[in-house]
Amino acid sequence: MTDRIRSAEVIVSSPGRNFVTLKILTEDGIVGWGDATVNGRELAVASYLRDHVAPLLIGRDPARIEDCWQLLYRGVYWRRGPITMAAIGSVDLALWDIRGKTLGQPVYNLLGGAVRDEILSYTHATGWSIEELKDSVDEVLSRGFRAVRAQSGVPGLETVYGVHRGETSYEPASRGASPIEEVWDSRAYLRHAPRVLSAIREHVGEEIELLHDAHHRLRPIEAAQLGKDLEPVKLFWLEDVTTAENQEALRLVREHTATPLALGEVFNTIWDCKDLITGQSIDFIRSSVMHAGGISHSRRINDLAALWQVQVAPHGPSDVSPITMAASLHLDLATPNLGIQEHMGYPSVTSEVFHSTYTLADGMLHPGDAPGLGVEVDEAAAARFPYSRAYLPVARRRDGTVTDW
Ligand code: KDG
Ligand code: MG
Repeated sequence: MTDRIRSAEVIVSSPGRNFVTLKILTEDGIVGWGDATVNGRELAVASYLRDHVAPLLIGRDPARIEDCWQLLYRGVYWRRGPITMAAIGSVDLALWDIRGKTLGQPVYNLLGGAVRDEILSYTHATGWSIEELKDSVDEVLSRGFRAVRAQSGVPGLETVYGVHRGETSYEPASRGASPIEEVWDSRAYLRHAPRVLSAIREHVGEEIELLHDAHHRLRPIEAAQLGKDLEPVKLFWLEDVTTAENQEALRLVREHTATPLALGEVFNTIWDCKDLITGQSIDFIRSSVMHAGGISHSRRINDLAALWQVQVAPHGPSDVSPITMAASLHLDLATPNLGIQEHMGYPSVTSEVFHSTYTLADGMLHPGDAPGLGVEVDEAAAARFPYSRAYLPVARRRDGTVTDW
């Protein structure tokens, strides 16, 4: 007999940072887990799920994953946007989890099976000074990673997003009633970043892959200058070098530099990246599997990218939960045009709530062979970590104008 969805519940918890988790339970007693975390906007997506999505799911066949996606996307008239698409993505992840558990298969086997044995990953190194950054890079390499994102401070600035003084990792959002405000100076950054990355290249030699994230801060011509200045460093990629609302901007950058470009961690549908991919303005597409509507929609992005020799490199920060990380790994394993997977890592307390079976050894990831996605959630533990408000920072130029960061 056809199984049916009995309930859909939303759990907001904060084991180390805030996460929004969706639990779908079927009449046959199968539980599927989804992640709907949107950093700094957790309660908005929780409400969208509880008030508008969960009631639509009850009584549906959980095996009809694509139909459910179409219903939640096309059926509501309002299109796209981070809150809507994260909510749809979480339902999609939970339904793939249920499908795998019903069939006794890891999700990657339902996506055509593995096309590789393991998944190349990178993680973050940060240091305020070049010397501190070298130490942080060494620490990452000592864990076996062969690809590392390197971020440093900027002389004359007090703080820089993504870099904490004296720490080797950072948490993107900070707790509090309102966002922290930082001062940003693109000219100072443009003078300093090539010095930093050249020093790191010299330090690690030519075989280690170096990545750098500009967090959308630069104007197109500044982005082009940076790409050009960094050419001798031979980066694996330069990420989010300018904002992507105006996608013509990326063509300008592209015309001036052969440094590979990665973009798209804030994208949530194929429509956000279609022109960048078909125009070959980027080399890596970075949307997170959950923020881009789940496995069902992300695999369409991946296939479009394959036609244009763009590689897939999913966003994997600490602000998507281990459920999204696992879903990403299942899709990565079955995606021929995968470039690399980001694995920022989690505070150790996160594993008290999310019990994952995916593995990371010597910088290589594997989703594991447990049926479904391979992540279970301890609800009693989640209740011990209540939500507490947290925001990404805001950046202002020296004259006080709010700017991109
Ligand atoms: O929520 C924002 C973070 O996920 C983002 O700033 C991290 O840029 C990031 C990255 O590349 O992981
Ligand atoms: Mg980024």
